[in-house]
Amino acid sequence: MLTTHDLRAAFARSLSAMYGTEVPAYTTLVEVSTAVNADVMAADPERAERLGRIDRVTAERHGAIRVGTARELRDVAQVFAALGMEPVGFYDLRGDDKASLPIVSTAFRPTTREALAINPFRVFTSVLVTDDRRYFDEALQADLDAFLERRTLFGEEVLSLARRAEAEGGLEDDAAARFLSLATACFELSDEPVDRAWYQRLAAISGVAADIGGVTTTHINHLTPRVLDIDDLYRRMTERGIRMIDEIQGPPRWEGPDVLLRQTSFKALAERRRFREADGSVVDGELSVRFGEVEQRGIALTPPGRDRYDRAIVEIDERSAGLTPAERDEVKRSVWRETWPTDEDGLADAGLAFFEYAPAPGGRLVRSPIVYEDFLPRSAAGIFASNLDNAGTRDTAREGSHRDIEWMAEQLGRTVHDPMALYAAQQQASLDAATAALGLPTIDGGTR
Ligand code: OOG
Ligand code: NI
Repeated sequence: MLTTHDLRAAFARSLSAMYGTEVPAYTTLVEVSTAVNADVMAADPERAERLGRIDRVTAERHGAIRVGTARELRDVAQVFAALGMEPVGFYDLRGDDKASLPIVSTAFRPTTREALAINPFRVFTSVLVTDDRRYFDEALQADLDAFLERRTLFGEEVLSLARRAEAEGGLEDDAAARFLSLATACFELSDEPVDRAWYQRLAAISGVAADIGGVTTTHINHLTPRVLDIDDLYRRMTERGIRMIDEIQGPPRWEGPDVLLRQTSFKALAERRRFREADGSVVDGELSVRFGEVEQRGIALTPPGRDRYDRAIVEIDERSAGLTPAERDEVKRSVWRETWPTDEDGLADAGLAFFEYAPAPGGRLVRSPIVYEDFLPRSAAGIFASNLDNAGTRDTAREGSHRDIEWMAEQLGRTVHDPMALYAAQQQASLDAATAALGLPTIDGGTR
């Protein structure tokens, strides 16, 4: 019997193997990440493992997928439920000023400390908002909805195995193998010809809309390894001749603790795809939609910490308008020095970040940081935007359609967790256990 947690770890490996054959540059990224992590580990093991054991970090990946309808979203949630992954957070990337992104998103991931320790695989999952008039007029929405209605991304066999795995907490060996192979195949790039006129009609509005609704299947868009020194990774990839985007998204490199998430990517690669022309003929062509991404994770911030982060990002934008990426990086660093305490004690004392507590000899509590397990909307929009050939179009004068976390939960028929509540509960549970072990009165972690 494989538990849902075993299935998740196996699925992450299976997807990684499949994606490596599809996108060889991904294999390079994994090799370079592994080398960077080994070097950080050799230089300073304690620092290297401050935010997670090296075996977890080395196996750690996040993926990104994009679907078209609420039904597809519900089906994919069922597949992820079999892997012990639940929806966490709501991201609304519409209204971004750099790219046309007619989507809302959630992240599927394990939610308990134990499950995260086994394998923290997470998938950023976006769904089209076809009734948003800023992007799609009535005629295009009707065609798009009809196109999406005709396709089936997840077949009955994979869904019924997924339901069984969720209900029974896992699958016996044969069923597990079958489920893993079917589930992996759902995310393979299809060689089904792409209807060129239809694809281009959507691409004029949004490259993401075309990637989702212009084809009859879905695919894994990227698979992101976690690295312990993203600046070193960026340098090494550049030395290997791989062109990275201009900037590392999120916080700068600096001397204080890393918070939240730093990410960077390399440009989408041209992949061979077949196209069906208006006259019915099928020809070879190329599409560039899939890219490589890497990330370095930091400490999870509390709501006041997150407010401070969001304000710092606005400040950086204001101060760095018109500057080069290198100059912008300097601005980021100065803002960071003005904004954050320079060590973990400072973050904890100011209630800015989440920590776990364990009892130590002498009746003391030892503190260790809780890793940020989620995504950043602003960085996500930057990652999307830097990998689209053209920004697309939208009519900002029109009214957008309403979407929020409740909408997402209702479509899924599942609870969509609030990430802050998960971190706060993890912190409080550790405080309760540690104080009980030491015979101390309980402490309120004050997680607001
Ligand atoms: C998702 C982009 C967001 C991240 O790491 O922030 C993302 C996508 O391209 O579908 O993966
Ligand atoms: Ni990503």
